[in-house]
Amino acid sequence: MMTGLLEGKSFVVTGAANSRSIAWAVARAIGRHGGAVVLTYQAERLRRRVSRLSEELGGAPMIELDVGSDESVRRAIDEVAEHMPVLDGFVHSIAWAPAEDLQGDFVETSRAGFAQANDISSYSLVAMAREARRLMTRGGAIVTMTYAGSWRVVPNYNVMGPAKASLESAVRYLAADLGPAGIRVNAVSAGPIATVAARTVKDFSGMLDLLESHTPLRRNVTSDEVADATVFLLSDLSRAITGEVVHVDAGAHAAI
Ligand code: 0WE
Repeated sequence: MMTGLLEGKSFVVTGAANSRSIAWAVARAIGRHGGAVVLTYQAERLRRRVSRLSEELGGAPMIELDVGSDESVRRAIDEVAEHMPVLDGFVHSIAWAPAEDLQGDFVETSRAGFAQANDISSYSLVAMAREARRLMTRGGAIVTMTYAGSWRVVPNYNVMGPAKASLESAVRYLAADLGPAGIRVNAVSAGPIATVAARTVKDFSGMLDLLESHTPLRRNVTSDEVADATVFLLSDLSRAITGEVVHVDAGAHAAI
């Protein structure tokens, strides 16, 4: 363990689909800082993969959670309560849009693709916050992952842009609702990382090359760096920060 920053605290981490997922790095970082973790997996076929991370964390409980279903979210939080009667927060690291809507012209985006992207990538934060708050009886922190494609046009990010804009706005509205209960809500806006989901994107490596030569820090960012910022936002070090979007992007947002 590095510090006891999260000692005695308990968190749910969503979105750890494989070892390159940002959520995987976040779960490990929470463990390093003394926090307890429950991992969620989307469906039975992903259970085995997530169990490797669970073992790494010394047997973190695993719970099935399909954020596309209110019923699944409610059941999952009921299950979390069996392991963690008091919850100090959760990490939302989930996004999805149909592959065909992540290429070509944004103007061609289908109604169904737009709705799905918003449902899975944005509304899911609201659904989770509503259920999780009943366990967050001593306050706590919620952190979600976003991307600068929400406020600037990134070729091919397309339908995910409005979905992330919606997510960031939801962060502010949730912060206002849950603040009186001592619950903070923030987002980390990560620079591009070659996760399994991202690597399927056309010319992703060209984008990484451009950032490497143009960001203020002249490099890209790692999942571990995103995870460290997430630990900060989950910890009491950030106790006066809520409704915020923190860019962990080697300065790209300011200079490119
Ligand atoms: O938010 C994301 C990606 C989220 C994502 C990725 C996929 C790929 C596979 C959502 N849905 C899908 N659906 C699939 O079928 N990022 C921030 C990573 C990302 O994705 C991009 C990027 C970056 C950066 C897509 C186009 C351009 C840049």
